[in-house]
Amino acid sequence: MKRHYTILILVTVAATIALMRVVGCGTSRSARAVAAEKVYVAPGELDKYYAFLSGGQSGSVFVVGIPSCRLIREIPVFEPRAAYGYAVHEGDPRREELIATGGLWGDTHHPALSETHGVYDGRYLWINDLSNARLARVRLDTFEADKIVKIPNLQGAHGIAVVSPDTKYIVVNGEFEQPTDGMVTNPAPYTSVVAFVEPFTMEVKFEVRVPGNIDIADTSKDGRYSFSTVYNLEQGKDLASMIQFDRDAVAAIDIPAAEKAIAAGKGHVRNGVPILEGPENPGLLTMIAVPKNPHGVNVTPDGKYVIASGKLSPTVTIIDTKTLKIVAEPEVGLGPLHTTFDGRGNAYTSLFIDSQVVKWNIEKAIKGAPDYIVDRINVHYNIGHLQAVGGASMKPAGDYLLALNKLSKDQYLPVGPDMPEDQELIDISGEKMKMLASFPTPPEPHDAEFIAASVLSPKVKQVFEPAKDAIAAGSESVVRTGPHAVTVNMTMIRSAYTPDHFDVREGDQVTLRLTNVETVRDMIHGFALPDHDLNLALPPGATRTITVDAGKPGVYWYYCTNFCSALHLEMRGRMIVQPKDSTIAIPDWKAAQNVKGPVAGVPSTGAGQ
Ligand code: K7E
Ligand code: CUA
Ligand code: CA
Repeated sequence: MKRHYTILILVTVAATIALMRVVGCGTSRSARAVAAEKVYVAPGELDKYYAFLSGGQSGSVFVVGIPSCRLIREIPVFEPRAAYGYAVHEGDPRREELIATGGLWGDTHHPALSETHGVYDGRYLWINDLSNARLARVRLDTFEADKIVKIPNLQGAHGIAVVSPDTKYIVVNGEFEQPTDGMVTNPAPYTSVVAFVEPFTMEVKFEVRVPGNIDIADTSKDGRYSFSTVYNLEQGKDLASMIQFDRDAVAAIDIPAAEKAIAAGKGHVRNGVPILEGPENPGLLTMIAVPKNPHGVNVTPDGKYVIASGKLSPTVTIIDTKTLKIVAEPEVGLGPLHTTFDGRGNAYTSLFIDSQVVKWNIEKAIKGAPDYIVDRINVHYNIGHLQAVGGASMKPAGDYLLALNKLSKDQYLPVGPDMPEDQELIDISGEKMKMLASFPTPPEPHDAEFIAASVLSPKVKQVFEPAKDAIAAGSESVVRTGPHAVTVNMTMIRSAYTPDHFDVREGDQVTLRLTNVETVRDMIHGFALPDHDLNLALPPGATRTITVDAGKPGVYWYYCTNFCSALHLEMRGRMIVQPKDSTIAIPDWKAAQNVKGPVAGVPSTGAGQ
């Protein structure tokens, strides 16, 4: 313990000096200019990378351009978001999935990108919901969640990882231990499971039981093992009992062995998923003892080692991924949480207590060379994850590293008690790390993954081919489909809805089938209907169908919520709700046409291709 205090004092002194050097009066004008130049992306120019940051309790994914640090988009996943018309209305498939699987909020921690041959292919991103044991998939061609599933038999879906090199499964760890048979009366110690999810069907194929709990996940680069940190090997149920042991474990699961056991019918099916028990399947599960309440687990880009960060121990544990034997346990600093890589043999570990990133050389640490620590840099403050570009893949770029800091304290203008989270971009291209920039985000990014713009941009879809149920321009209609049912087949294009009005009766169920017939990118039209709790957003080519109750008699202007042209404000139309006992015939809307489409002499568009 004494040694730790000494380290603490030394580190504090070093940190203070470093702080003066980095942000204090010592920062020269030219150093600032060099840093600014590195993150400056001129107006009209594009970033080199997309960074996907998990949104934590925002339930979403933040998309940030690197190196500019500009927020480009938020992808709502586990929370409805009116801005994008996401999961807001009854009948929306994502909303139905959310309700069926645990509710309209989530806690996202770990984005995981699909891989082909160990590098990111730009197809999908998976993200966990810790709180409700869910896994979601985001399509990277549309930046939209397209599937959300519940993982049975586990609670606290925390660490996730794709099984390298070709995304065979998504591994999902259960952090919160449960009675093994799900019965609260069972006196046996609680356990947990690692779930293996098929990436495309999102079906949970099998689960492997682990004694204790399971925190963070990674997989070996050859698809042989999944690795999970276990910080409650004690199987304690309170804080004091979870920190009794000096060593907990990394749980290594032999994936081919698990597949064999499943094929041989060795799984015990619970809630539709076969669960494998370690003791019944020798060789399936190896528990590697590592100190103490370990957190992050990260496989080196070359696949040789897996590194567990000690959290309550100032060490990281380096394990050979072939032999599963510990090869070194170097000290790195206080509160090591996560590790990432530059592809040049260096590892970067986040130090929560020291508020630092430490750069260390892997081979030197294994050989016991005294100079394995290469550099340290202060971050602001209390860093959780850190991620280098491609750091979790087989081909790190070795240029930028993002520090995802838990507390920003004095780094931004005070905005009430809840300050933004602070992300810091660090240049790791040289021997010494250099702080480049910081940017705030809403709560609360945990982890991040990067993908090169050159890989992802060409795959991004901005205009959709009309679907089967699309309404073509000229084929709009208002059809009474029953005594109390009307279907409105509507198109939208700058700057009008067709029809621009229609009549219904009080008590009618109104089905709106809407197609945005634009073929120009970035021409989103909204459809908001006052007093009907309705707002949709339709990209070019998209069709949405939704049914609403006609509501009280009156005139309701539907209008466009996405600014689209000089006539955006005029892009509106009326739903006229006649009283129930109204004897007026509902007129054919086509007979009652006013001026339609582009108005002569007024430019119909405020934006072009
Ligand atoms: Cu370290 Cu959920 Cu990845 Cu947060 S976890 S920091
Ligand atoms: Cu369409 Cu504004
Ligand atoms: Ca423990």
